[in-house]
Amino acid sequence: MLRYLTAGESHGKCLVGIIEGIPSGVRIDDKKINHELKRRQSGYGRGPRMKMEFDKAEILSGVRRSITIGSPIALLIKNKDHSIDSLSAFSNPRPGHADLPGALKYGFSDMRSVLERASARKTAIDVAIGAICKQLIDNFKISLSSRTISVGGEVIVSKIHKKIDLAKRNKDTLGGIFQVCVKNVPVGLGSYVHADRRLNALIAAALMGIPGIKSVEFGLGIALAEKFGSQVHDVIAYTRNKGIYRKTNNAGGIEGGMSNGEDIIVSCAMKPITTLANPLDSIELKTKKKTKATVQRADICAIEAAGVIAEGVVAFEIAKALMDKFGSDSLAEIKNSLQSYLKKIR
Ligand code: EPS
Repeated sequence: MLRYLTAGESHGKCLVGIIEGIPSGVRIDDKKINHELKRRQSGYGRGPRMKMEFDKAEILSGVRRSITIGSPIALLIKNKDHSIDSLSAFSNPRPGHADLPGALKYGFSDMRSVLERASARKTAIDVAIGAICKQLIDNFKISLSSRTISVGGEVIVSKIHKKIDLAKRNKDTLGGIFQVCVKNVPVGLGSYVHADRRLNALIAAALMGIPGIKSVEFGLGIALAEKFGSQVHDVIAYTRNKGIYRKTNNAGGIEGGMSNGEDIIVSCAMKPITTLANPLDSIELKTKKKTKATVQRADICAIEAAGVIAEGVVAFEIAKALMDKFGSDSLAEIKNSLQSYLKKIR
């Protein structure tokens, strides 16, 4: 069973994560983890914090001489800005942020206590965990990539940059749409037997767990609802060379809650960043008097980072589903079991 937990506040000492269930025998290169962390920090429209932090993960356990030993892997990323105790209190919540429901739920008058964990800063450790999973599934030639589809309705890179510049000038923010693609997933990961074993349900939940994500679509997604069945279902074909395959991939690689052997293609919409330098109306929680929402240091647009984070959380779900089907103690065991399965279904 693969599982992970993380801890850490945006301006606390560090972010930590423990992933349990990575099999023995997997080579882990910390440079690959740090490469993913660097990708997460980049992208047009990021805020000043990304110029201050140089995220690097330290592996504290579970890896000996660069090879996993089956025990839990603990990771640590230090925050350069760890000013949590000196940062000012606020009680004028940002519309769209966790500030208000979080303060009401946990009984805080100071919403900084919400911000600190609700911040997308914690996605750094998610990416580090995902980078471990990527290195596991790389042994099976399963790879992930992401790309920005649009920002504020613009699809051309130069126009996207101009729109982000405009948002910055106007003290505003933007969201967008990105897509994740997973290649070479064997057929049959996930299951149709229960909702909580459906691979699309697990991937969608993981993606909706990323701050700011408001919708998830597989393949043609919402557009499927506008077409006839004959126009969208992916025709099944066979050649000796390819084996069983689909002539199209409108399903996005998942049918009946299981991978069908085609690329898994999933798109997400991210809402605009909720800290506006020209803030929206809000209230002062104690007095209920009208005021402006708090202004905190933030990004203008973090869509490219969101794609990298999404790769990480999807990599975790794929690794988990792979081990649910093919075993989980050692890499050799999983390889053997996958090979005999592929031989059988061919
Ligand atoms: C982020 C770190 C944060 C924000 C941003 C993402 O750092 P700080 O709050 O110190 O500027 O830049 O967080 C948000 C967009 C948010 O809403 O919390 C990061 O590491 O990705």
